[in-house]
Amino acid sequence: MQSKREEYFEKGFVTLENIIPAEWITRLSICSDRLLEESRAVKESNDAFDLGPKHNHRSPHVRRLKALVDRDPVYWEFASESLLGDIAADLVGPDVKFHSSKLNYKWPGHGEIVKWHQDIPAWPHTNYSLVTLGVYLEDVTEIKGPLISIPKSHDGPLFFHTDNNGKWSGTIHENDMEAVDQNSAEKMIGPAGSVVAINCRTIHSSAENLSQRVRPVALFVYSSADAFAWMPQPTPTSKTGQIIRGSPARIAHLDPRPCPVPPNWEKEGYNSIFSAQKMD
Ligand SMILES: O=C(O)CCC(=O)C(=O)O
Repeated sequence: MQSKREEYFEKGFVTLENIIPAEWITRLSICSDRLLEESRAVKESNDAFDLGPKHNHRSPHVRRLKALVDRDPVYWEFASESLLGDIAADLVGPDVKFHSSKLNYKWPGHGEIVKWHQDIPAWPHTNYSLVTLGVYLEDVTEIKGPLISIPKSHDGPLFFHTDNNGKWSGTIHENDMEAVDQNSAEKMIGPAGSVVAINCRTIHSSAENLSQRVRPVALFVYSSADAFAWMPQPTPTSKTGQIIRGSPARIAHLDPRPCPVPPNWEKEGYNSIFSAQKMD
């Protein structure tokens, strides 16, 4: 595990293949299958579901299950008590604070892609310890919409995620991406039970799912306990801010590197990266 830790800090991301026990993957998948069933009765995106344009009761097209830990206690048990929390502690700990969670789907034939972005400009904190742990609930191959990350981009600048009119776009402008070495990008593939860890500054995206099977990825975000949000958060949950390992911080850690200011999500509302990036 030490070599994987070093890889994370060196590159800004790491894949931990087949690390979550199959029993957990089964429990998580049972919950998400139940939620997909429930989505059949839902007509518009709401606090629980981000729905794609073709969603209907016969053929659910859920792009995202929001605030996962509030949908079923099993998700919170997983986020707070399982090996996942230990992985977070290895990367941001020993004192670990829970931030948020969601589950992203990519459906065959629907063409969802996630464009190049960094996570922290949407939810800035006093430091950059935040890590997203993505848990692959099914095998993710090269053609199944894997996460793709750019090595060492966490050591580079943070970019505005706005369009030509200054409106939030959830993506790095293509002019800014010209300066980024996109050829070095790595696909993060792995069997069900793999975890991808991506630092909040790392530039990442994900490709279209060209396979015949759905690609569900459950994403959990953690920070060191001494990181504090300085703007309203886009995707708060009832558990946001809870310490899942170690103790609360008595001193905040302030990283001097600058960070763009996002919209005030409390006033403007937030649906998901898919709608921000205009996948509607
Ligand atoms: O689901 C994906 O493939 C990408 C997830 C992601 O990068 C995000 O939600 O910020």
